Amino acid sequence: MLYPSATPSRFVENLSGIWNFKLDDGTGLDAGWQNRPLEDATTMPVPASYNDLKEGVDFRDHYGWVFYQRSIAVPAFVRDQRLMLRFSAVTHHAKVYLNGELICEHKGGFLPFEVQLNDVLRDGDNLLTVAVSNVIDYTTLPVGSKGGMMGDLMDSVMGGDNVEPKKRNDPNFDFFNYAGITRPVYIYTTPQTHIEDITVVPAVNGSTATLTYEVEAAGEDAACTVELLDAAGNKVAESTGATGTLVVEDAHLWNPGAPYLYTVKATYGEDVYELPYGIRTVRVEGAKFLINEKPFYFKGYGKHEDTFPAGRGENLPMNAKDISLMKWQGANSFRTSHYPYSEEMMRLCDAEGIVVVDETTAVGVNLGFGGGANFGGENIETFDPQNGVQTQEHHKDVIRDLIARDKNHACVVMWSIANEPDSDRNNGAYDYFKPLFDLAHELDPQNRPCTLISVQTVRPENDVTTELSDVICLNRYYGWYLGGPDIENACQLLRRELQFWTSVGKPVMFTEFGADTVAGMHNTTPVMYTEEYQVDYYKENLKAFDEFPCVVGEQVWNFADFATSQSLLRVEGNKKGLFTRDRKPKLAAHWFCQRWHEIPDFGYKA
Ligand code: BDP
Repeated sequence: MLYPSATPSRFVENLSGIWNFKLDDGTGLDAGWQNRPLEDATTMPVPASYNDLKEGVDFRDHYGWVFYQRSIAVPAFVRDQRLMLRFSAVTHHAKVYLNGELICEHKGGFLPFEVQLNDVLRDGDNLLTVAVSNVIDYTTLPVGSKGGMMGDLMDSVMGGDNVEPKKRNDPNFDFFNYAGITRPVYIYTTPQTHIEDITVVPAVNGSTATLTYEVEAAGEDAACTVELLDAAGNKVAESTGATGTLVVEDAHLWNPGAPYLYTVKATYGEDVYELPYGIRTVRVEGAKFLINEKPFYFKGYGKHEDTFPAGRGENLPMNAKDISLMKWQGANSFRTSHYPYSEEMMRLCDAEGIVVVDETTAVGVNLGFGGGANFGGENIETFDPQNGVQTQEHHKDVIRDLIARDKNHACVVMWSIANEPDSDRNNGAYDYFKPLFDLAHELDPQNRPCTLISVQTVRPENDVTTELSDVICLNRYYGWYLGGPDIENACQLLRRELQFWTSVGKPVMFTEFGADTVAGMHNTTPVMYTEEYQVDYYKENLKAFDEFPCVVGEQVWNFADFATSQSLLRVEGNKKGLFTRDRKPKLAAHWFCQRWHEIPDFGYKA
C-alpha cells in the first residue's frame, strides 16, 4: 500500500487535530451514537493514544469501545477525483461511519487501511465517526484475554461469589495496551485512472544496479513511464511499460549509517507517484548476515512506540530524537518490537540509514507464558484447537499487509513473524508457523530473511526456529530472570546454549537481553535494579557473545523505559531501558556508547 504522498497529481489533506471523543458506556453502538453529534463529548487530539490524556483510572483502563467524531468536507475542485479516506493505524478494531452509515471496518491496530469516499460523501459537511475498540482476546494480535483478577482472588480468598470483577483487558504481553487513533488520518485524492502500487526489487553487480519494477494501476489503459532520479533530482535511468528494469551505472548504494536515496518516479496516465528508494542487497550466507555482500553486525535495540503522554500515538519529534541518540551511541539498528511502527518512522530510517527488523503484531501467541509482566499464565496449550489461540488466519493477513506496506523500504532487512511465541515443535508450533514463513517468503518480492523471536522457556533442541528461521533470534535473560544475581554463573549457561546454536550453522542474533534498572539507583556493590548492575549484566553477557563467531548482533532490551500493565514486577512500567522514558541516559547508555563506537558495522567477526 502506497504512502499518501502529495504529488503533481495527488492532493493530501491531513485530518490531524482536535476531534470530539466519548467513552462508550456499553450502549453506544446500539443507541446510535454514530448517527448524530456525540452528546457530552470531550476533546481528543488525533493522532494519539487516549489513555493518558485524561485523568482517572477508569479512563486509562477503559475496556471496550470509544467514539471519535468530527466533520469532514472536500472542496468542489477535487470532487471528480478519486477520494480516499486513509487511517494509518487505529488500535485495535475500528468501525468507520460516515453520516451514520458504516463505510468500513478494520481489525488490527498497527497497519493502515482505507476506504473510497466518492459514493458516500455528500456535498457540504459530513459527520465522520470512528468507533474504536481496545479489546484483545485469543483471536486478536496481540493476544490477550478478558481479565478481572481481583474478583477471582476475592472469590478464592473470601469464598464470595458476590464480587463482580470490573471488565478489563488482560494483555498476554508486557506493554501497556494503549488504544485510539494513534497515527494520522488523511483524505487524499488520485485521478480516477491511477497507480495502485509500485514494487521495486534491486540487484547489484559490481558498480551496476538493476532495478526490476512493477507498477500496478487501475482504471483505463494508459501509458506508463518510470524514471529514476538521483538525490539531486537528475534523471539517471528511464523505462516504459508497467513492468521493466532500470539500469543504473555507478550506483550509490544505501548503507547502514550512509544512506543514499533515489526517487522512483512512476507516471501512469495523469497520475504521478514518487517513491524514495534505497538500493541495497540483503542475504544470509552460512552464519553471516550480508548487507551489500558484506558481513553486517547489528548493534542496537528492541524498542517501543511509547512516550508520555501520547502513549503509542505518533510522536515525530521523539522519533527524530531516538535516531539521534542511536547515532550518539554508535548503534545501527533496531527491531520494531512488538508491532509495525509508523510509516513516518520507516521513512525516517530509510533517510537516516538505520537498519530495521520489521515485526508483526504477533506477541503473546504463547498461553503458558505471559511475556514478562504476566507470569503464571493459564495452563492451556497455545495451539489447542478448541481452547488455544485462533490467530493463524489473522496472522496471515497481518503478514500480507505488513509486507505490502513495507516491501520497498531499504531499511527493512528482515521480517520477524512473531515475538516469543510457543515455538516448541512438540506443541504444534511447526504446523502453525510453517505456512506463515512460506507466505512471507512468497510475498516479499525481495525474499528477505525471516525469523521468529525465540523465548528462553522453549528448549533450543525443540525450537522450530532451528528449521524455519533464516537467522536465529534469541531473547535471553541470563543473569536477570534466569540466574540473577549471579551473572557470571548464568553466563556459563549462556555459553553452553551458544555451543548448541553454533552447531546449527545459521547466524545468531540476540534480540533481547537486559535487566530492570531504576534510574538514579546506585550502589558500590552492583545489586539488582541499580545502574551498576545493568552495566555488569551487559559486560558479562557481551563477553560471551564476543566469543562466538556465529553471533551477528546484539539488540538490547530496551532502548528506553516504557509503560506496561501494572504488576508486582513492574515499577511504573518496564525499567530495562538504556534511557529513561524521557530519554535521559543511564550508566549503561554511556558504556554502550564506548563499546559500539569501537565495533564496525561491517566485518566485526570476519
Ligand atoms: C520478553 C518480552 C518483552 C518483555 C521482556 C521483559 O519479549 O516484551 O518486555 O521480556 O520482561 O519476554 O522485560
